[in-house]
Amino acid sequence: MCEIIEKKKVLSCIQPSGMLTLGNYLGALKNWVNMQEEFDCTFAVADLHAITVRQEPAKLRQQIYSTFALLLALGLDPQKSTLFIQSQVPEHSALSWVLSCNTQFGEMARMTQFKDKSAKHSDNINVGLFSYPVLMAADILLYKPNFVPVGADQKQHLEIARDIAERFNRIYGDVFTVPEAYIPKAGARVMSLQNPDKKMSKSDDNANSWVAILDDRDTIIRKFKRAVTDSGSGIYMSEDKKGISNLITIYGAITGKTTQEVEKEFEGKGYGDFKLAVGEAVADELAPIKANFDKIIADKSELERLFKDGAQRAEKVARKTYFKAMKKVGFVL
Ligand code: ATP
Ligand code: LTN
Repeated sequence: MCEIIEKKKVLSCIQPSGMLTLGNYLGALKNWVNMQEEFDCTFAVADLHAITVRQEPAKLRQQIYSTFALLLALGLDPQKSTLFIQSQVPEHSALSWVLSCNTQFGEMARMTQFKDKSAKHSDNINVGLFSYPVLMAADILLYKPNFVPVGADQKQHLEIARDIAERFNRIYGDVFTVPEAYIPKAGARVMSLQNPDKKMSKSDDNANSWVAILDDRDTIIRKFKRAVTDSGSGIYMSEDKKGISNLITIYGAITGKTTQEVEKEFEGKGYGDFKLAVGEAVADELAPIKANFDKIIADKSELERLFKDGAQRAEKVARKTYFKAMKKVGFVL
C-alpha cells in the first residue's frame, strides 16, 4: 500500500525595511531556500511589522515590491512554496487582537528588541512597537508550522509565540501547533564588519558595517577589505579576535566548511589574503541573486500576479485557523 507522508510545515517572514543584508541572508534566507524541497513552506514579507518604525509611504511601497522580488531571486519557487505579503491577508491583524488579549503586559516588557528599538527611536515609542511579538505570533500560529527559520536575535520572540500558543490551547482547547525555532549552526548572528560587538544591521548608519545582498562585487570586496580586525596575526576563532571570528563564521556559512577546515585553509596566511578570500566568496554567492533580481523587479505585473496568487493561497489556510480560534473564544460566526 502506498503511504502518503505529509511534509512538515515551515513558516517565516522578513520585514521590507530597506536593504536586506548578508546577516538576513545567512541567518534566515539561505535556510529558507534550503528548506523548500523537504518542507511545506510559507514565507511572507512582513510589511505590517515595518510600520512599527516611521516609514515614508512611497518608499515603503517600493521596498515591499523589492523584498518580494528578492525572495524570488533567491530561488524561492511560488510553485513549491506559498509566498505572500502579510498585509494582504487580513487574518494576521485580526488574530493579533485576540492573541494580544491573551498576552501579559509584563511578557512584552521583557523583550530585548523592544528595549533596543525604543532606545533607538525614542521619539516614536508606539504601541505597535511594544506589541510587535504578538503580531509575529499571529503570523506564525495561523499556518500551524512545525519550524520557524530565523536568526538568533528572534529566539525570544519565538519563545513568546510558543507561550501564547500553549496558553491559548490550555484555556480554549487545541487550536495551535506549538512551533520550534530553526536557527542555523553557522551564520545565526553575523556581526557588523566595523564593530564586531554589534550585530550586522541595515539600520546601521555606517554603510561599511554591512553588506547588502544586492551590493555589487567591487563594493562587497571593498567592504571586506575594510573590515575591522585586531592588530595581531593568525586566523583562528577566539574571544579576543571578534573581527576575525566573524569573518571565519561568514566564510564557513557561505562555503559550508567547518571552523577547523577554514582555520586549516588559512594557516600561515595574512589578514589581507583572508579578507579578500571572504569578500570573493561572498561576492560569488550573491552575484547570481543580484542578476535574477534585476530581471524580476523589471516585470511589475508578473510580480503582482504572483503576490496576489500567494495571498489567496495563504488566506485559505489562515482563515481556517482564524475561524477555529474565534469559535473557541466564543464569538458568533
Ligand atoms: P534591523 O537590523 O533593521 O533591526 P533585522 O534585519 O533584524 O532588522 P528583519 O529584516 O526582520 O530584521 O530580519 C529578518 C531575519 O534576518 C530574521 O530571521 C533575523 O533573525 C535575521 N537577521 C537579521 N540580522 C541578522 C544578523 N546580523 N545575523 C543573522 N541573522 C540576522
Ligand atoms: N520579527 C521578525 C520578522 C517576522 C517574522 C514573523 C519572523 C515577522 N513575522 C514570523 C518569523 C515568523 C524579524 O525577523 N525581525
